[in-house]
Amino acid sequence: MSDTFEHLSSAKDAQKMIRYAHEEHIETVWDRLAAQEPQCGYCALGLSCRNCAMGPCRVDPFGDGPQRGVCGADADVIVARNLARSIAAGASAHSDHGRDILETLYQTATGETSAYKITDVDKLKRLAAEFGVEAEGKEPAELAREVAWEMMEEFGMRKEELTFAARAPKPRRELWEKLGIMPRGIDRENVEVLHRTHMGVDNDYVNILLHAVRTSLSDGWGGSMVATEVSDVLFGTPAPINSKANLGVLKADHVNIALHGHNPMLSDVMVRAAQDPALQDLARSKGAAGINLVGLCCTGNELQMRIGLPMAGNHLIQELVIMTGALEAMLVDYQCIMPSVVDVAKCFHTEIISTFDKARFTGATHIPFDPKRGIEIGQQIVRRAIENFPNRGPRVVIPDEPVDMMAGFSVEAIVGALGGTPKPLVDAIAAGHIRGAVGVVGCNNPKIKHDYGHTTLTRRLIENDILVVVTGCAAVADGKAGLMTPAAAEMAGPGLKAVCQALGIPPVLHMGSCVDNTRILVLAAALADYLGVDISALPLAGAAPEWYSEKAVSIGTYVVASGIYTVLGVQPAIFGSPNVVNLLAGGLNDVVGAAFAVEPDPEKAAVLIRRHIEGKRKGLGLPFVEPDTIVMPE
Ligand code: SF4
Ligand code: MSK
Repeated sequence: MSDTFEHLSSAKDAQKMIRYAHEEHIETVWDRLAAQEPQCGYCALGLSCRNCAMGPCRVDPFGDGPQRGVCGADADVIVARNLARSIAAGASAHSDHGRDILETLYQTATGETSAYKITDVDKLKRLAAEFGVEAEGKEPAELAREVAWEMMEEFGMRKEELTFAARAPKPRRELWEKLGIMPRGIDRENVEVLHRTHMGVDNDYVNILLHAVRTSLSDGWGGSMVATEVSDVLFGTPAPINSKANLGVLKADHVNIALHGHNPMLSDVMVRAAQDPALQDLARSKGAAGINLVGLCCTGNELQMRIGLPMAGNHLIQELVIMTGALEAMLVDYQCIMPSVVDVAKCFHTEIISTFDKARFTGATHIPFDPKRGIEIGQQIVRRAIENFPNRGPRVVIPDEPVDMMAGFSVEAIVGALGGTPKPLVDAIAAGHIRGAVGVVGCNNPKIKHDYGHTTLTRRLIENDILVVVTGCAAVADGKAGLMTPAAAEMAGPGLKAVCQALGIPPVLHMGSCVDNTRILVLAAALADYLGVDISALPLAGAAPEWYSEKAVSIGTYVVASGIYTVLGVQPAIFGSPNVVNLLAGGLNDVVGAAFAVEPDPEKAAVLIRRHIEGKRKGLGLPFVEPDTIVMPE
């Protein structure tokens, strides 16, 4: 391993902490990846199956060994079933998150909890109109109860079409209808994946994948959208806000608490608990200057979007933040929390506190979260962190100074910045000042140099006058790299730079957490409706340069099924079936008007995306650069 560790991460704070881990012999995700290599080739190609006890089975990709599992399933069926199950797992994770938030809205409305309030009444009224609930003359609580009750039906079996699917442009809905993939109840689609992929049910790979696509749509236009919209109602719809990012947001003289995971319910009350004067006094009595909350991953994004909470880092920072020795507690809710954080914390004084009964960690302190006692639990956790401050070791390593970044670009905020209509954005695209827009989203994966995929792709796109919108860990990467301030417009091409400077916005807009990819769908639908075309006609693309999660598989699939070409930086486990690859990377174009590409090199991914965008511009009759003249890097 090189001494600089620059090959593992492009972020300076991470490089320093990885070196520290190496010197102190603390195992990290990169060590464990190395220990796993070579990883199983059958699994990497999607060719292994353990769906029943006649197996496990595998198909030989070279044709020398078995070509079918014991039941007779071939490579196409095994790969398609595995992919469908991944999509269902990801969609279920998002949708279960949405359900938790929705239950909290209901409990808030009925008075079962007083920890939350209806913050965005206007959005609640808009949702009421969508769900056919009369708002006239009703108090917010009564309206919220009725809307929440109706919204719960999104998860059930009575609907032939999710209410939020009506937000998609008409041609897109007609296409879903024609293909038989209009998303119905969220739980129904996910359960049906498990049914179909049981041995002896759906044995046609195209049919399996079509249902997998439908399931992903029940995430994007269903469960995730519920999570985003209801979070806005409860916690406020984000508006542009200044924040800071990287490990430098930790404060050596403060009680530091990291909020990690995806669900904003507990972290929202933590923010209020940390402001409690009695707890502030307690912190000072222990020798601390105050209480400092910092974000990690998407719980961090949720709070950064709404209140500008400083962001300590993304997925691959979660072990490194503990090694600073400055973290009194890491509060985890669910998703993307490595079990290893408990082991790393054993070397330091940090207490890992799990909070959801569905997400327990052996070795962590478990304080079950109950929205009905939200504030009380938040105060209990903050108090524990304060009591832990005197247990700090002698060595605190905070590796960098924080970087400024801006967050808070909800669709409402973007349209607001444009003067209340998408017209200025459409005009800028039509004139060629902005050539198109790309969602750079998703995780970190130790198989890709940390943050390099996100930041390199983003830089190349904005240099070429392509507006970038970001969510999840991609947003954190770009924020740390200094790409998300209005001053970063200097790094953009001349057209995008002029637009950003006129509006006072960064060339890279933070649209939120992983569930908030739905904001990108809504924005794309608004642009398509404005122009009277389908989403697939627009000069848009998606990219997940460093994805790792099953949720990302679901996101990528619903983005493509919504008509947006998507480039993945990590190879999905489908290459054992040339038929599945041909369908996803080509055939889908004829079916949903978009497809996937896989390109690990972000420089080359940028070229693929630029060519795609120019092709779409040509299709719309807009001024374009001949795609063939865009040269692929060596
Ligand atoms: Fe093997 Fe078929 Fe069972 Fe899968 S479902 S483990 S391929 S027998
Ligand atoms: S946290 S799903 S690693 S983006 Fe949403 Fe980051 Fe991916 Fe988790």
